[in-house]
Amino acid sequence: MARWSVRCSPAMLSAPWTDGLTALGVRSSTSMPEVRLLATESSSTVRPFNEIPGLWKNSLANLYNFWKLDGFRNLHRIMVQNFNTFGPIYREKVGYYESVNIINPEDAAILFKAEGRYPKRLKVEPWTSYRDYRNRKYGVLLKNGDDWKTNRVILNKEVISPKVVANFVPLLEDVGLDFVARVHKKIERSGQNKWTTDLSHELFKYALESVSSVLYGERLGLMHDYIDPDAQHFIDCITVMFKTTSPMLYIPPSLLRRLGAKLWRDHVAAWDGIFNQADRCIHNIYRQLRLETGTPKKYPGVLASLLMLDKLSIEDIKASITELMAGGVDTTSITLLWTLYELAKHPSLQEELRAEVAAARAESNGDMLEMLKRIPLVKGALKETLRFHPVAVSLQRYITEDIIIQNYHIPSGTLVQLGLYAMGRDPKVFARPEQYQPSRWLRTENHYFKSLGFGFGPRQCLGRRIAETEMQIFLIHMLENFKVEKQRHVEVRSTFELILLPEKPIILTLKPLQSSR
Ligand code: HC9
Repeated sequence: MARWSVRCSPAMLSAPWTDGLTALGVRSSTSMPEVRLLATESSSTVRPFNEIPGLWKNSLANLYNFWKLDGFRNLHRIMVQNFNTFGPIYREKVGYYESVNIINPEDAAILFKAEGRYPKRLKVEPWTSYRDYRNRKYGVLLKNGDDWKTNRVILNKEVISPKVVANFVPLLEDVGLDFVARVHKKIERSGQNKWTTDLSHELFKYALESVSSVLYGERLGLMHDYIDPDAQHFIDCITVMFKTTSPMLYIPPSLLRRLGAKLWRDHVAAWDGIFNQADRCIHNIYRQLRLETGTPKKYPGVLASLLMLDKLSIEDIKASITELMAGGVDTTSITLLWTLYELAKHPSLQEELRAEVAAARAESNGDMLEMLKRIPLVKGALKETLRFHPVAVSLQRYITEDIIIQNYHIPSGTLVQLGLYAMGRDPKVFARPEQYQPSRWLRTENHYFKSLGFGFGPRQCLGRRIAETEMQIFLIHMLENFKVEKQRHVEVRSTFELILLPEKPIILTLKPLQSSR
């Protein structure tokens, strides 16, 4: 076969994938001639763009089919179906949006290698439309080009670099301890020595409390019985915002706006609620900072750090802080819910993880930062959750150079999507994909371009380190305190509401460890 792949050294294979990126980035300029040569060598067999299989000729018929299949909620399953029908690459045009879809990790490597200096993903039109409509700035999630790069580089230092992540740990540990105390109280009050519930509401609060404490260096107080109604409203708005986004991926928001459609009005009201709450939090910190003099004794949070650094405009800072706050609630809480659900299904795995946490605690004298270095299986569990239940159904880039994937020529400028959900469930990529096996992330197996839950490269999720640390700390505390159980025989599938969510409530039972033996 004339197919070529990005060549990589063994060092790149064994390095964590972020390092793999650096290696790839550094190499890209030098390795390009080699790639071109390979492509020309096989040019006689390279097939043209127009021969890529798929339904891309009648976009309106496709939109209709999509709607009939309830595609707005089944996008992930439709993608799996398309890969089954057409193979590892297909073209598609639904409504006004056209793309090439791929599924293999090796092809993902080729895609990301062609993302260019200013990686660009699919534009979430309803989100930019809202900001245009209300005259608000785009944060780093929605920016592109040079403006994106400048903001992103500065934000990286305050949000994702290992040095600052150490500052987040004590803040997040406090929230974790409060969560555990709250669950103990609920168990006590039940009078049954256990608590059976749909944990999602508690997890939303945990996630918002966590991300806020990191951003603002202050607690919102969501681990109490009485919580600020504004905070609850913020949480509800995020859910509505995501839910109203997905249909507007296919129906232009500008049209809905002119029609005065309810969908658009609900979307605007949801973002208004999100921005108002974020503005309140931001102004509060901003005011405090102006009253204070000198350098703070303890870590003041991401927002205050950015304000003191004085490298971005206040409006730019506000826009990105709001995105981090809104992006950090449903994403992490749902991932934790899926993880608890899987642990409930696998009691022996739960014990294994518990043993790892106990050993890590003993070895690190309870120092959380040290503990986090000694829990590879817990980290594997989170990767495994994101493999089987990813937040994002796909990763996309507009490629900035011509590439060849599966022996098809794809011209520069094309929107190429990696089907992340489909890849995670493909038996050719993951052996026995239906089995939840955190240990698959430990083995010296090849993980090359397989762990992509937070995206890849310079455009990967900015909140990644906050999310990972927050989730790891949560699992440590939960495993140390409770046993998780579930009712027998309830399978829960995903539904697409821009992010993938459980289609129905997941009911879990938490029992205190000592008496559950
Ligand atoms: C949804 O076909 C499916 O934390 C579309 C393509 C697409 C584009 C952008 C993706 C989106 C999908 C899923 C949700 C993502 C989004 C980019 C950022 C967002 C991954 C795959 C995260 C959940 C962010 C949201 C932050 C926001 C609330 C400020």
